[in-house]
Amino acid sequence: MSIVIIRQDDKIESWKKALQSHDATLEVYSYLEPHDKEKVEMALVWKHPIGSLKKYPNLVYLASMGAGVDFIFEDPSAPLALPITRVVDRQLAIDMSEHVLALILNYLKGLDSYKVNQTKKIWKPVPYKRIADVRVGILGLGVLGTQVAQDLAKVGFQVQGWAHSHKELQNIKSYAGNNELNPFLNGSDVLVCLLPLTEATTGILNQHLFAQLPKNAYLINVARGGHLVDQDLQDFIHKQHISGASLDVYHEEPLPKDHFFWNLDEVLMTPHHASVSDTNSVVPQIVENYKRMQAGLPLFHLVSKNKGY
Ligand code: OXD
Repeated sequence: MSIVIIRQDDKIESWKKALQSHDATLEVYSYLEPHDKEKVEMALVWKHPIGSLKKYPNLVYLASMGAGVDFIFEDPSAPLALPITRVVDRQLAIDMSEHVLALILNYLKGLDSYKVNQTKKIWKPVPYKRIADVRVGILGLGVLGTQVAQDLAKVGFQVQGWAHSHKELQNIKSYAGNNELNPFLNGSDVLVCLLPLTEATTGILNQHLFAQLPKNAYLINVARGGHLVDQDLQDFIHKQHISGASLDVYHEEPLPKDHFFWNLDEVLMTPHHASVSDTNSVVPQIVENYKRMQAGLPLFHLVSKNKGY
């Protein structure tokens, strides 16, 4: 019985090492090295090559190495009948929260514009906003969204959240369902997208949604590129309805060099790095689930196939 790690970046070896130092008895392989595919029971995946899971006939369990699982559902040959788990990790949530806080403060205090002015030796104070005056809307109140919402409320922002169903969170105004989406948007000076990417949320950040935001609203997308209609964002920035955006995720990653976002001054881009699974923090839950799978026990952090997250 063994585990295969399938991902296309340079992190396979560090994951393998972390798994084996947590439990030296584990048989773990990179999908790129020689191994007996019939013996593999668990695939640990992050944006695996489409079709690669078909090579493992005896898989019994699929685990995402991140919080998201959309890439698994995008592979038409993925064995979706198997149990699928995702990462739910306090450190991942804290990292996301710190990233969003940094972006919002950067925006409120106009720091980006000072950096640009510095390169041109321009001395030009710009008006700034205060935390207490800013209403932040969190689109998606899952594990990450809840952490972000609670931390922003603690710092003094007026925070509201939108989700499928109402959530009882201290100091956070809750909105739910399609009927309450517009009132939620109307009161969001800064909108943070932390939704899972599903059929229902693909393209949700579009012109209709932007039109409901207050004039000069600011957008932060740290969820998935598929949530955003890129052209609609550019249009709303050009007509000065949206004052700017911070984006960490894109339809295609790395973002192609000819994409217009690269040249849009109002957009601050980060390379899908807001919050990254830390092997030390995440490996224990992965090993625990592997052992539970072997013992026939229910797994933690199971994904709902109906909901797609
Ligand atoms: C994740 C991510 O889903 O990094 O964990 O996007």
